[in-house]
Amino acid sequence: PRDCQELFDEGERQSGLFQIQPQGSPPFLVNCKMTSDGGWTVIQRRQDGSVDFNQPWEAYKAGFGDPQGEFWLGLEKVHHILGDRSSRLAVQLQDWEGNAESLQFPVHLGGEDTAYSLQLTAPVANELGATTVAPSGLSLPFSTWDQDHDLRGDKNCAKSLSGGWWFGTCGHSNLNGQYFHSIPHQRQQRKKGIFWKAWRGRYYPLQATTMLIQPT
Ligand code: MYR
Repeated sequence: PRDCQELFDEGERQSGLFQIQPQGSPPFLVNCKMTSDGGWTVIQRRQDGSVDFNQPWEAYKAGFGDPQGEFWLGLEKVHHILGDRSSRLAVQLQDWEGNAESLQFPVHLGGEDTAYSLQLTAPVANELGATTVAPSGLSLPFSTWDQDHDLRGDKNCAKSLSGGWWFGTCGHSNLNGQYFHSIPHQRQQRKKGIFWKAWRGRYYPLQATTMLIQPT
C-alpha cells in the first residue's frame, strides 16, 4: 500500500505500525491511525520529552525518534506520502489540565526545492491566525537552526526558540519546541516550549501533541 488510507480501503481497521511504499519512494514503516473517517498517517508525536527535537535540517528531513514513542516522521517521507495531492492535516493538542483540542485543515507541502513549504489557502491561513496573508494564500517554508527560512529578517526563530517548524513570525505555533515537564517560571524559558498560540497562548508549554495527515 502507498499510505494508511489505502490500507484502510483494503479493509485494515487496526491502528499500529505498517510498512507502506509511496510512489517513487523506498518502503518504510509508519504509524497508522484508523478512524471512522479513514486511515491517517501519524507524522509527529510528543508526550514525555524522551526525544530531543532540537535537531538540524538533515534530521528533520530524514526523521528521528522512536515510532512507539516520540518521533518526527521526516519531511521527505511526508512529502512522498502527500505527493502532489491535496491533503488534510490534523493537529491534536493536550494541556496539563486534561483539556484536549483538535484541528483539521487542508494543506499542500512542497518538496525540498521549496524548503518543504506549507501552502495554505487565504481563508485557512486567516482562520489559523497567520499574521499577514496574501489573497493567493500563504507559502511558509520549514526552518531549523541551521537553515533559516522564516519570515523574520532580523531573527532566526528556530535558534531563539527551539526545534524545526514552519515558522513565520516566531509567535504563532511550534509543536516541535522543547518539552517541559512542568511550566517554567521564566517567560524566556517558556517561549522555547511546545505552543499553539490560538489555543492556550504563546507562553503555555503543552503536555502532548500529535500531527496526522490524510490525502484527500
Ligand atoms: C505567522 O503568521 O507567523 C505564520 C502563521 C502560519 C501558521 C501555520 C502553521 C501550521 C503548521 C501545520 C503543519 C503542517 C504539516 C503538514
